[in-house]
Amino acid sequence: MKIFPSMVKEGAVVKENATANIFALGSGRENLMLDAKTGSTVTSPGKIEEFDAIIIGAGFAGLYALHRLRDQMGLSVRAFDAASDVGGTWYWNRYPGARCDIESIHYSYSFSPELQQEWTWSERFSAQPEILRYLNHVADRFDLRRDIHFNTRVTSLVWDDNNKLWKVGTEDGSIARAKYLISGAGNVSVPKVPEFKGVENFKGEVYLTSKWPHERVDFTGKRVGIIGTGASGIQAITEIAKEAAHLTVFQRTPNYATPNANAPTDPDIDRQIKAHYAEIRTKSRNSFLGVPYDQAQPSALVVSAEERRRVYDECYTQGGFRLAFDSFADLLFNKEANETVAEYIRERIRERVNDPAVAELLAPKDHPYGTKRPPLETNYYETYNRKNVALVDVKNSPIDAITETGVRTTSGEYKLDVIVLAIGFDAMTGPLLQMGIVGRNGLKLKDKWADGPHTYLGISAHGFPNLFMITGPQSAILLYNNPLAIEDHVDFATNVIQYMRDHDFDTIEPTLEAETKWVAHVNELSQATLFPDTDSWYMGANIPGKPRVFMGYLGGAHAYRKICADVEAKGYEGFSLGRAVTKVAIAAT
Ligand code: N01
Repeated sequence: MKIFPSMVKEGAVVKENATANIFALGSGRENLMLDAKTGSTVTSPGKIEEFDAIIIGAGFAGLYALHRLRDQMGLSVRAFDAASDVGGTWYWNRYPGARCDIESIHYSYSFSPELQQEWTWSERFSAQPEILRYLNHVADRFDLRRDIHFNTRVTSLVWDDNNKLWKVGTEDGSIARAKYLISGAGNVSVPKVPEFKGVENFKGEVYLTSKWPHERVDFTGKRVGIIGTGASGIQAITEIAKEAAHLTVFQRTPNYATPNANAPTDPDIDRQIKAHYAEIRTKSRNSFLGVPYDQAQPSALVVSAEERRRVYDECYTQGGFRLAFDSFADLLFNKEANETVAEYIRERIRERVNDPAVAELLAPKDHPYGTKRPPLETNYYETYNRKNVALVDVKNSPIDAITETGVRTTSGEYKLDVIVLAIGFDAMTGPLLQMGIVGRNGLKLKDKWADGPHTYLGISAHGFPNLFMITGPQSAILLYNNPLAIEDHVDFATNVIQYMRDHDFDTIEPTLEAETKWVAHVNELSQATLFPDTDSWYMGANIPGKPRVFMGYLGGAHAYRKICADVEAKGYEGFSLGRAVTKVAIAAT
């Protein structure tokens, strides 16, 4: 960091805007900026503020982190979010049909017994508007909004090693500083950039599922095309087909979608769960997926064909992720075992789709079940029995361009009024890398992660002190019920912070050795599974040029929690904790 002592007033500290070569001088009240090129002082366009902790994001992670740090630990905290309100993923993904894929009673916060008791979900799997209402309720109930700056995109995060602080630059030119930085920026929050030639020439409307407008989009009487058949596309297709004059689905890779078996909340079940919520949460956290499923049988290959069919039928009918995680434990490890469930799902698709040629196109054969995130559905396959829906295979006839009037593939042209892009995200690493994170000695996170993420426990990285990446790459998040995974990580991070405050430490970061071992462990686990052979966003394979590496910990929620608990019990084994040799040097003239 450059310092210009002659320009600094008594009581002031020096700050740097990493993106603009502008250095700010201020005590918290002044906004003098120094242009590094000309040496002249200018007034900063924004404020410079100081906090104990800064949080990025106001979704499930950011809201809980704010409550915990501010209300339970008494720290001064500021959260930033680019959105105009709380919600994170559930703020942006407002496309028709968006809903959660884990039962809402489990896909919710557990930190407040009162909150758990007072909120009642209207459906087994709640739709986006209800989840957003829930997060708004949480923000109001815990009075969180007053410490969140909305409409504020973070553009730079720079570690100041002299002062042992993070400097956070935002789009409006403001700078804030804090000792602790918590990223709750999410994992599927940076949309994939559409790579279609000519998209800017299309004369109709174009929508991204992941940045859906707040106003209702009316498809009535329109010819709609949708590109993408992942979890978002499958949910959107089912709903848009009901309204559009015609819907063309451009499918590159068919997916193994299975029923969610959604239904209105059964008041008896709701009462039972609420009476035993604490035990149920414990059971969830001790299970692989963070949902209180029963124990899967060890192998699909040692039971009779009849027993296997019985188990698959039961899981398929009960819905949710039971087929993947509550049937047989070897589905994601053994190709032969996986083929039994894959063929079961194909058969069900063939039963549900009237036209055999369409059914065959919808039946996945090029990857094992579960190695792309399995979507859940209600009447997805029946949608293809509608007269106003057509399926176009863009694997064999790829999209060539988007024209002024529609989509052109190598085998034909489709005239459209509306195009919906459900093409996914630059997942896991994307949200962190886009924030311009610079650690100790000017180390850029994007350079450190040039060949894929390197973290310790998926929450921290060597060279980036006091940074906590809530459910970051190489954590258990990919296969762990997200709200519980988030709470676990926020608890871990905030316990670290409490420990540092209690023991007068200024910095914490993982050792290179611990990080290297963790990366090797994560890779070893993934190599034992079927995941690496499939091109998926789990592997970074959906983004051209992104390193192809599995980005999650695959040992399951229970094993992951045990590792973190051991690290904590051993006084943060694998981390190095430091005290500043001299406390913040404040230049004086
Ligand atoms: O994104 P995706 P998503 N030409 O990457 C296709 C979470 N989520 O937004 O498979 C043609 O899964 C691409 O094809 P292919 C959940 O974790 C949760 O649907 O690459 N097609 C694929 O079909 C989920 O997994 C929920 O061949 C192109 C699709 O676009 C994650 O978000 C709901 C293409 C992208 O699928 C991401 O899901 C929704 C091209 N050039 C999402 N580029 C719930 O919990 C991409 N595609 C409910």
